[in-house]
Amino acid sequence: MIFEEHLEFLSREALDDLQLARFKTQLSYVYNHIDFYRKSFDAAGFNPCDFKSLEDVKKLPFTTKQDLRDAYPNKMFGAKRDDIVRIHASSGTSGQASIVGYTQNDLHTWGRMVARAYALAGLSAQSTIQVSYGYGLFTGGLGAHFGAETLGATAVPMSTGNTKRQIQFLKDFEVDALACTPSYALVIAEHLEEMHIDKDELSLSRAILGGEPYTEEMRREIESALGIDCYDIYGLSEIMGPGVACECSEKHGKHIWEDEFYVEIIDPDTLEVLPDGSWGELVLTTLSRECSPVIRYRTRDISRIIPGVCACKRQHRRLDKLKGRSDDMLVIRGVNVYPSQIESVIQSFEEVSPFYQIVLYKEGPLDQISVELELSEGFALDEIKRIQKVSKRISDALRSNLQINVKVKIVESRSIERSEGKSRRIIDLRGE
Ligand code: DLL
Repeated sequence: MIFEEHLEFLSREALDDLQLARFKTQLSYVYNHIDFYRKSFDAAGFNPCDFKSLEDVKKLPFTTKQDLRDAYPNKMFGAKRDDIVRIHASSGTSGQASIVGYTQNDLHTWGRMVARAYALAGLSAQSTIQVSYGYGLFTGGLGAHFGAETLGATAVPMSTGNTKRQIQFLKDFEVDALACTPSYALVIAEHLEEMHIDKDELSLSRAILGGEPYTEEMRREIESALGIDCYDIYGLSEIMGPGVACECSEKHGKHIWEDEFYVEIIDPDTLEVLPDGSWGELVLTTLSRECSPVIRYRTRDISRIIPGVCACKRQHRRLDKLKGRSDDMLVIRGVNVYPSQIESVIQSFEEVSPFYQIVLYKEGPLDQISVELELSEGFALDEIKRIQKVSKRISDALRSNLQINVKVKIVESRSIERSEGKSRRIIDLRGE
């Protein structure tokens, strides 16, 4: 099923024209409705009337996470109180939360974007989608939910937790698709085994997973544990929530819905816009948002635009797998490492389970890194020689792939914390 054929299959030229027209309207809207933008445009000597072509984007100032935090609770809202029908917040764990608001039109757009994502994953009005993202201020639950209803599918609003009941519902309601974080999909798979339910007893055929980075290796692990096909969905509350970009059946990057979002990749140091194909920080502009429009928002997510056109023929450009967030990059004795690179290496060892934790600590003045791993079911922890061998092979693989020395520690089965939402995989003890 294709949800919005006319918009999903626009030619590149038509998409560019639509973006330009919408960009102009969004700029005068924010200039006239939001003090922050009026001041920042004035300070940059920019007037919305000066915006003649998409090239002019470069003249616009960026918006940062700090700008949104400073606007707490509603100083960046562009809509009148009467027209605001919902608020959400970003899931940041530190500092002031940033709040985003939605008008009816904003919610409608959001529902359509997520519905497109589901349709891309092969779902339709006949599908039953279990939503196992948290419902609340986090955009995952309600975003995935409204998308399912917009598609005309049946939404099962489970939220997170009570995993046994989740599995019971998957079975009893013959659920076709699961929407949750990859971490929670792993937990569900683990419980399935514990409950002695074979994956073939479920009707589940797909999962639409997002909200946190995960590697291809992790995707395959989930696919084989649940016997399903997994699709990646990306989004962030500051821009809308889930559904900003999502995978089609080609699974070669996530299509960014360019009729609604303008995308750039910049060098985070020089702030120069980089050509397609280069890795850098993702910057997004909303093109039709009413309550919380954002112009050139620096997401801190590191990715690249995959050059060329997708085999599915959609012209909406594709975002590659995220390397991580710029603030997640680890610098271990001068070597830059993203947690996803570590995940990729350890997931290729079948002797260890997909749950892991990275610990950063100091030995004297030097930064050290260790990875805690559990053995897979079927590999006994009492065979010390074997454990030593596995640890050494993993540590050698990490050294040869990433040029860093990582201490590998095999821990008791089930001792690593399981997550129902976004995993906290890095424990930083260096400041303690
Ligand atoms: O996580 C929205 C969302 C919910 C997206 C459910 C997809 C599914 P925030 O809590 O604001 O919003 O967190 C946004 O999560 O900037 C990325 O760093 C990360 N993220 C989200 N989806 C992906 C993904 C939601 N598919 C932040 N791959 C973003 C990698 C992701 N990272």
